[in-house]
Amino acid sequence: MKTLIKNGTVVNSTGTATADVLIDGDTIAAVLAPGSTLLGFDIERNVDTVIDAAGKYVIPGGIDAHTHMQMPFGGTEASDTFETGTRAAAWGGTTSIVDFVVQYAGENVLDQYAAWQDKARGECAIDYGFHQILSDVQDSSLVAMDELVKEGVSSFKLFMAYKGVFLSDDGQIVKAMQKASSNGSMIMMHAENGSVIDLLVQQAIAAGNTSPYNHGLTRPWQAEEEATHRAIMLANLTGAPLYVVHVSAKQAVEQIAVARDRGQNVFGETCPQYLYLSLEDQLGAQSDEWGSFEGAKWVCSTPLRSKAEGHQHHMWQSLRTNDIQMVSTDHCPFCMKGQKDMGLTDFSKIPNGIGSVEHRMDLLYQGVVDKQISLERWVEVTSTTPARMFGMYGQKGVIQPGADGDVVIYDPNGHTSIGVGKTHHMNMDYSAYEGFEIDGHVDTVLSRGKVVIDDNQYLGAKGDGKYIKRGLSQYLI
Ligand code: DUC
Ligand code: ZN
Ligand code: ZN
Ligand code: ZN
Repeated sequence: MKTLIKNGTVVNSTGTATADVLIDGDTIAAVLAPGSTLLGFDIERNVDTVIDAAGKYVIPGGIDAHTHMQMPFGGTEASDTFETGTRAAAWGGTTSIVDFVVQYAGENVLDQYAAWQDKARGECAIDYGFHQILSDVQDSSLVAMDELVKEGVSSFKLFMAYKGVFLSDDGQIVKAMQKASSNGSMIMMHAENGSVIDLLVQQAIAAGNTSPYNHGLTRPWQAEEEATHRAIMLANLTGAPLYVVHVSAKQAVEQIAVARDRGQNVFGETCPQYLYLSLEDQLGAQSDEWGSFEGAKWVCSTPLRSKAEGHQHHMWQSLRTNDIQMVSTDHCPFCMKGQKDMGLTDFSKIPNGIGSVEHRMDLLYQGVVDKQISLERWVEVTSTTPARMFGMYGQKGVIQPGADGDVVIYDPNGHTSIGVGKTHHMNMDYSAYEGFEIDGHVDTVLSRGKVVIDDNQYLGAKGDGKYIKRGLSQYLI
């Protein structure tokens, strides 16, 4: 199967040019000046499909490096399966995800890895890789880290919060970091001071402050800044590279920036919710159906931050200046009915998470329209950097010969209205971005050369997606 995407504006992180893209089978075969011939050979007459992308952007497929499909968490399970979540991702122009294998306390890491491979195999619409969550840094977990790197799992997430579920103490963190430092893998950190948060939550509940808004108040920026700083120091001590996930506080960004300035391998990820949503939005949320419990829709950790304090503004700025390197969703969807409503009388029982795997490319493109980031930076933070950060670059994250045929044709003259049911395919009974209007539209999506989204139709199938055996981060020497 050969496909020619002609006359489009090809956007890579390094630049933009009008070009034709020839895809042969799974891979990009050539990027050519429009109308080129190959040794006198008329390409257009020798391919199976021609797609005219005039007036549209041709970009490398989005890579969402932080998702939690069907993750058991918060007394329930994230509502998207690998099937529904990856299909929704495809609809939104994301052609690869990196999800998380979870080890809870007492579990064996390699058993969990096998279990997660079983969950995803044959289910995914797009390609998928795995990070490994470590909640129990025992000797066998350290041995498993070496095994997993060979399997293409080259990044390990640790938590400084969620005591009794995920939390590792500083000694355990140092042990895992020492291993990462020796085997070249990346440490990912959920950086919030869990014991401070647990105390504030208890005090809030005891004082009768039970509404969803209190979730944010009990996870203050100081808890994020402190943990980010501590994680950076422990990484400095051990020589481990550190990737701080879901950064939402401007003070945490500053910690990352300072570490980077002194030459430490520290990287930061933010998410669309911290670029677009705020604690004030959550406080003001009201609906006929839920009253002020409406705010539960936006309960996630790290929490939404105060717009008045300038976090949102700072997060866009940090994306521009590269104090923050990339954007993932932390897609962890729950329905209001039957899941979020477990916390109707106690915010601490609301499962933490927002789903947006389908909207990341659009939401970040709106940042281009709003002149927050450039067109090339859009591609960089949503595709190229995730590929490099997690050892997939060359195969993913770029439109060039030899790369996988993961291509999105994006229409800057199109329009996307985000709302329940209307436009979303995630298994959620609400949208965190309901009412958002995007001045652009995902037109066509190719996953390894196969058209999976075309003209508002899904043409893919479950099982199209293959496991991505990742290498070590390409940001490290
Ligand atoms: N934060 C969330 O919002 N959900 C899953 C876990 C996490 O760290
Ligand atoms: Zn986290
Ligand atoms: Zn997460
Ligand atoms: Zn509009």
